[in-house]
Amino acid sequence: MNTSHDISGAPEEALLQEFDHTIDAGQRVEPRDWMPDGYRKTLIRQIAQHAHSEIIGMQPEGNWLTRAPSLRRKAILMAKVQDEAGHGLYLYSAAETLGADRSDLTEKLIEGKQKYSSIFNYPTLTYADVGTIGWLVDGAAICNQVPLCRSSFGPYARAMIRVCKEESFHQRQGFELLTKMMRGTDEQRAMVQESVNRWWWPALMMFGPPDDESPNTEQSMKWGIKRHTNDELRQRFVDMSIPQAKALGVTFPDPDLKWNANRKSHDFGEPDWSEFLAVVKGNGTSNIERIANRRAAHEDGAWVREAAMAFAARDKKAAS
Ligand code: FAQ
Repeated sequence: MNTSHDISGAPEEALLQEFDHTIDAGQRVEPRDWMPDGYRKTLIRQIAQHAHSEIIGMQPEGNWLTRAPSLRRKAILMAKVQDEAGHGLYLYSAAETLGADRSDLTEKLIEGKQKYSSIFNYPTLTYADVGTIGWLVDGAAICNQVPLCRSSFGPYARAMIRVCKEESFHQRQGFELLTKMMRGTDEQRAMVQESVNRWWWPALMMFGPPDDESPNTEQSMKWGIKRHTNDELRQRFVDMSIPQAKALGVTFPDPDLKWNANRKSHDFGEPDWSEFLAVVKGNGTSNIERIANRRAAHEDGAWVREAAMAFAARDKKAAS
């Protein structure tokens, strides 16, 4: 084992033991604590991807802000999209506590060097998609993120607590919108079903590749960054969504979906993993548009960043 010293003077072996002890005891690692390089890198990768997803994730629903069917729907949608921006900001702040630089992360996103969730590369074709995203996409996000409230890295876990509370509101507003539409006309019901058909499989893909093709899960579980595997959470999501679909009066586009009494869970079909890989590699329907919009927003906002920096510098000078 490497016995080099860190700046605190303690041998690395002792520091690693203390870190392992913190993880094994289920305690939190905080930004000033020593941590292995791999732990720091994995967290920066996951938190940055998560932050990028929240920010890019504003676009599919933002697409409908100007065409919301009523003032009430517009106010709700506006609040939700703004919440997603807030989530992105908490997450970039959590990444900064690990030494990451926020402008560098943004640069990596718009240069295509860091990922964001595959789900946001699908287009929103009807207003029912706003409801379906709330119900299924926020639903999947909650399923994945509630266990992250117990993640071993303090700032990430604490950010997740607030994020999950807000995501729960998002999920309910989506379900409420779809419930209203399902009580409407035949045309509205058909619109909801068509939307659910398009979003079901991409929602299952949000949980990541199957466990035997997930290079990061094993180590992330050992470090307590992730608390469940991708497949465990996908199964949980399927089981929780089926009664909700029944209550709503919609079906999922999967002929293999059925209750398995032995496993006390639902069996379900295999998502199209070749589609997932294509979307993650940048070849989904909306990848180019999403990044182009993000790049344009970043460039258009340059003067705001410059003004804020100049203002802060002037303030600092006046105070000294
Ligand atoms: N899309 O080894 P694993 C939201 C990548 S927030 C794209 O299994 P890991 C709120 C993965 O990064 C949604 N890439 O990786 C909202 C890795 O890439 P790398 C975002 C994916 O990290 C709602 C490679 O594949 N949520 O929705 C995806 O252990 C509505 C191998 O995968 C989070 O980020 C994917 N779906 O597990 C906002 C939650 N899946 O870097 C607006 C936190 C995997 O090795 C509107 N993140 N990849 O090249 C996590 O829990 C984990 O990072 C997983 C992936 C589970 C996503």
